[in-house]
This record gives sequence, C-alpha cells and structure tokens, in this order.
Amino acid sequence: MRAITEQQKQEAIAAFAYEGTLIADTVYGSGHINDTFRLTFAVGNMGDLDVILQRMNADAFPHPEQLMENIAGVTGFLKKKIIARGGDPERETLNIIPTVDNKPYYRDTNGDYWRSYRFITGASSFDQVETPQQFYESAVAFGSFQRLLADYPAETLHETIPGFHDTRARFAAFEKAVREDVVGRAAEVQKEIAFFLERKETACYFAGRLDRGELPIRVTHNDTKINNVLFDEETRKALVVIDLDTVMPGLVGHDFGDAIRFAANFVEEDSPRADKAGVNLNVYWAFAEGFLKETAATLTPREVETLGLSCFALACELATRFLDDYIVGDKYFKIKNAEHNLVRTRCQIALAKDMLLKIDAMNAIVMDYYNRYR
Ligand code: ADP
Ligand code: GN1
Ligand code: MG
Repeated sequence: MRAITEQQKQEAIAAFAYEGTLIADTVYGSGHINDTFRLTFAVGNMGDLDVILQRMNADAFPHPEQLMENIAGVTGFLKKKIIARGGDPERETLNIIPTVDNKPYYRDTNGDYWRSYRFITGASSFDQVETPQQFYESAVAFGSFQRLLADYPAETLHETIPGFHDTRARFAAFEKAVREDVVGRAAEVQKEIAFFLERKETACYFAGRLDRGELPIRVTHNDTKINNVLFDEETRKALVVIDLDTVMPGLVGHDFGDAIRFAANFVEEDSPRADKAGVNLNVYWAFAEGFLKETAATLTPREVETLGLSCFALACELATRFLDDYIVGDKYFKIKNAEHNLVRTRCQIALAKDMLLKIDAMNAIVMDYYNRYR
C-alpha cells in the first residue's frame, strides 16, 4: 500500500461523525496489515474521547465494502447476545463509528478505504504470552467467540480473502512465486524451499479431510493472534476479540492452530533466534484447556483429532506466506527491514519442525481436555 499523506488522513478524519476537537493523533498497534491510528477528541465538558481510525489494506482485502458488511453483521449479532447475557456491548465487541453520510466506511479521493471504531478503554493487547493464565484467557475468548457465532447465518458472510486458509492454494501460489522468481531471491532460500516441498503433504493435512467431507465448516475468526484480543486492565480477563476482517466460514483447527503457532512459540514470530523456536508445552496446555472448555460440547471427535496437527499446518502455511512474500519482493506483510520476511520464515520453519517432535504430547493434551469438557 502507498504511504498515507497527512492531507489524506485529514480528509478521512473529516468524513467520520466525530464530536469535539482533535487533540492527539498517533500511529497505534502492531498489526501487519492495516494502518491504525488512535485519535483523541476533547468533547466539551465530557472530557476526552478516543477512537481508532484505520486505513484498510485494499491489497489484502479486495472488497472493503463487503468486509465492512461482514463486520457490521457480526458485531450487531454479537451485541444482542452480549446484552442478553448482561454484558457491556460497548466494550465486549467492536462498535463501528459511521461516516457523516451514515456509512460504515469512507472511500477517500485517492481511492483508499477507511473505517473507525470506538476505542475500547481500560484494555490492552499483548504481542507475547506472559503467563499461562493469560493464554488460557485468550483461548476462552476465541472459543466463546466461535460458540457465540455458531448460529450466525454463515451463508451471508462474504469471503473477504478467498482461500485464506487453503494451504494447498497457498503452496501453489508459493511454487509459482519460486518459478517466476521476479526479484531474484529464490537462489538464496533453497534450503527453505526444500523444507516445504518435503513436508507439503503433511502441511496440507486439512485439504484431503475437507475433500472427503470429514470436517464441518464453522464461522471462525481466522486470525487468532493473541494481540487480536484485548484484556481488561483491571480484571486481567480477556474482554473482547477484535480484528474481525477475516471472520469467515472455516475450520476449528484454523483458529486453534493459528493461535498456537503465534503465541505458544518460545520466541517471537520474527525472532532472528530460530534455533530457540519451538512449541512451549507449558503454555500450550493452557490454550487447549480454555479453548476446549468453550467448544468441546460442539466439536466432533474427528475435529479434535485435527487440533494437534493444525498447529503444524498453520505454522507451515504462515511460513510459505512469509517466504512467498520475500520471494515476490515484500508486497503483503509490513516489514521493518529487507530480511524481515525471511527471518519470519526461518522462525516458523523451526517451530514447525519442533511441533512434529512433540505431536504426541500435543494430541494427548487436547484429547484430555476434550474428554473432560465434552
Ligand atoms: P491489523 O489487522 O493491522 O492487525 P487490528 O484491527 O488488529 O489491525 O488493530 C491493530 C491494533 O490496534 C490491535 O492489536 C489493538 O491493539 C488496537 N485496536 C484495534 N481496535 C481497537 C479498539 N476498538 N479499541 C482499542 N484498541 C484497538
Ligand atoms: C496478519 O493483521 P494481523 O497482523 O493480525 C495476517 C495473518 C497472519 C499474521 C502473521 C489478513 O495478521 O493471517 O497470521 O499477520 N492477516 C491477514 O503475523 O493476512
Ligand atoms: Mg490485528
């Protein structure tokens, strides 16, 4: 995406139905896809009011208007359930701020799309797991998110990124990128390429099961990084699941595997110390417990059998996406330096290898919690 100009941002700010005077404007969060700002408005004697303003990434999401239709539908649906259970709909789901023309997004004169949410106060996100309890909490949040959406009319959801977790299609795209080698980087990553080609069948583990109709399609979040959950700063409990851009029909393993591959790693996703990467079973169990406590009653034994390997599949999927992006010249993920996507790739590969060594323990842990909570 092109850099955002100040003039463009001011145009976007003017388009939303904000009250008060803008007094602060900062770049916010550590997402890899959208451009996020936190704005503060002084509203008369009501004090200050914060909002989130985001430029949506139109390279990643080709139809931002459909994406916002999904989010409006999902948050409206969740709001009713939150109210019914006596929760706080202002803090337990995202609240879209409309434009002055009462639309859920704004298209600026450059053709870029913007949206805005009320800022959820007294809450924070984490890029890394600090305690097993915290990871357990995030699992309860993602698990109950899936449970609450179990009766959402899935057929009304647009596929915001077609084939988002279609590992087979991700591999095909990757192999094409290697063949075309447009920026001449393939030669230096032969070892990584070989890893994928050797493990392709195991990594595409879901594909065959889907073809055989063995796994039910559910409404899933599809981007279950721990920083997509906000925690209440007072109670320390998970408060709300955010980043709803990829809520689409999917498999339970997509949500379980993605959360584990991101946060149950001994090191950060982009750590240059790939030699230290690996799945930390001391926190893995905490996520497994929280997630299964919420979902076990609705899962089939066949689905539960996929959860351990879903972590491997998702680590490989992300590794191919990072390497694909490196090979095509860093078009998709935000990068901080030229090697960033390659460093991410190596770290995911090391994690994936370690998962295969620990797969029996990973399977046993999920089975144990499934039997306890079903
Ligand atoms: P990306 O798709 O780029 O990851 P997110 O929607 O996850 O974008 O937003 C980036 C970060 O902004 C989040 O990790 C979170 O810290 C913060 N954030 C997003 N929405 C809100 C909100 N409504 N209230 C408070 N913080 C938010
Ligand atoms: C992106 O938007 P963010 O930072 O939560 C990506 C995920 C990847 C993740 C890797 C829409 O997530 O699929 O797992 O980066 N989201 C999209 O960190 O592609
Ligand atoms: Mg995010």
